[in-house]
Amino acid sequence: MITRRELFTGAAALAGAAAIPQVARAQNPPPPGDPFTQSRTPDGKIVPPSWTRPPHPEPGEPGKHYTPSVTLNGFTLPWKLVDGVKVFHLTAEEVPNHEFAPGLKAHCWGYNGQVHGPTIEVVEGDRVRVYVTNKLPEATAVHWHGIIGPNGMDGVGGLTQRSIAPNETFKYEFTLWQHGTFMYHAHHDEMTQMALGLMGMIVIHPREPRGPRPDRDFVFLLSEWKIVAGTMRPDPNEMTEFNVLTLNARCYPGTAPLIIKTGDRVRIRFGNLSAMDHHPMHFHGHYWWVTATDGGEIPESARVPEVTTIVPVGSTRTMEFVANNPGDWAMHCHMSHHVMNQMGHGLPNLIGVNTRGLDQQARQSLPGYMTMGDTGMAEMGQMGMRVPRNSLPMIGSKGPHDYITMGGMYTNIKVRDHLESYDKDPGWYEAPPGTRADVASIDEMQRDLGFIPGATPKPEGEHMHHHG
Ligand SMILES: [Cu+2]
Repeated sequence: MITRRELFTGAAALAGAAAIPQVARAQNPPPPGDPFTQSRTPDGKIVPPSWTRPPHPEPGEPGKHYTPSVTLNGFTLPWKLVDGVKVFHLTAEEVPNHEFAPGLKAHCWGYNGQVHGPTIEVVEGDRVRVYVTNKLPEATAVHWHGIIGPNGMDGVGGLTQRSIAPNETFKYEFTLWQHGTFMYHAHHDEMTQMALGLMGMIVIHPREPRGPRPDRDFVFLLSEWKIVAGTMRPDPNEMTEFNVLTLNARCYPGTAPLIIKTGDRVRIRFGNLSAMDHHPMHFHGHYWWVTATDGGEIPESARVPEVTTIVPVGSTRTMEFVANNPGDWAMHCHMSHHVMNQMGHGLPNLIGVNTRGLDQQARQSLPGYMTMGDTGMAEMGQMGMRVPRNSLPMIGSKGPHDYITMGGMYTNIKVRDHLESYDKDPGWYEAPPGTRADVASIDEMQRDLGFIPGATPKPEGEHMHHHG
């Protein structure tokens, strides 16, 4: 319940608010990363938003203030320093023939010839000026998602600015007193422009990191597309049936692996700007700590260890771990339809159906005919099922042992004791003797099971006992 007295106090505080920030800024600037910047100072004054602080006198330098992040299958946007301000230039444009994986290309929209746009990487306290040139056939605007800036720089077409007409260049400028993982994306005709790829990541390194710097700092933007097999233009009107699921706008086997040295401290930043789906991102062989969301760092006491972390639409999540387990480890969205490519959706279910009679009949008119999918679907990628021009078979690629039956939002983490370079794929992992699953020998099965499954019938009443 609100009393008249409280109402009155609130109104008085509100009336005085316009003048207060100036005073508060001079006397009590919020510390970087302060979680209570929207709150009040102990004497009741409104703390102004962080962007009102003057920029740090020393613009952040790669190598000195941070270890640069890596955007696999993409790049980091170059900048130049003009009077202490980092100047960036983004051009929104058609990107013809963007390749999702060998075999599938589409005409998308992106920034600077790239789908998605390049990663903007800065340091807390930097002042940035971003020019945005519109080379699209319609107006656009760029929103800085998660950025605490002045309202007029927020980039919401119609609301905070006039949208940028074709061939116009707009200028955005603000000071960043926050750190973490953020995104940028089109905020005009959102459904169309985002479905065609107009988005990118923003990394802001802390001015004073609380923990050790990571050795490897990976940035991934998750998204989803509908590209009808055999066509070249993603369909922005799709609402449910997405068939191309991507990490940095690539799907497996088109995704580059994360190459890591044993002992490296690894940070992985995920942003999700899919139209409709959250992605439970999962990895093997380690667990990570979720250290930050798009709101900033999670206090150490509240961090959770996980092997699967949901990255909701419109959010970022940052994870850290120390890679101490050499090998080839899968990293992927755990929604099984999100590790499929185009042809894996909308097929009739034939699993368990006896198709022998059908095959024999069909072969009379179609020599060599064979129904696929009746024993599962792994064979569909493997056997080179014929697919329409410009489309991917439903799943997979050749692995070191046999076929890897995953596509879409999938890649490999390669942890190695010895690496020539982070830029050189070390090939497939060789497991030391005795550390790889293999066919069981007859002696082993006799010894441990007491019978040979599939060869001798299971003895009456025999089952595995649990011994305490
Ligand atoms: Cu997913």
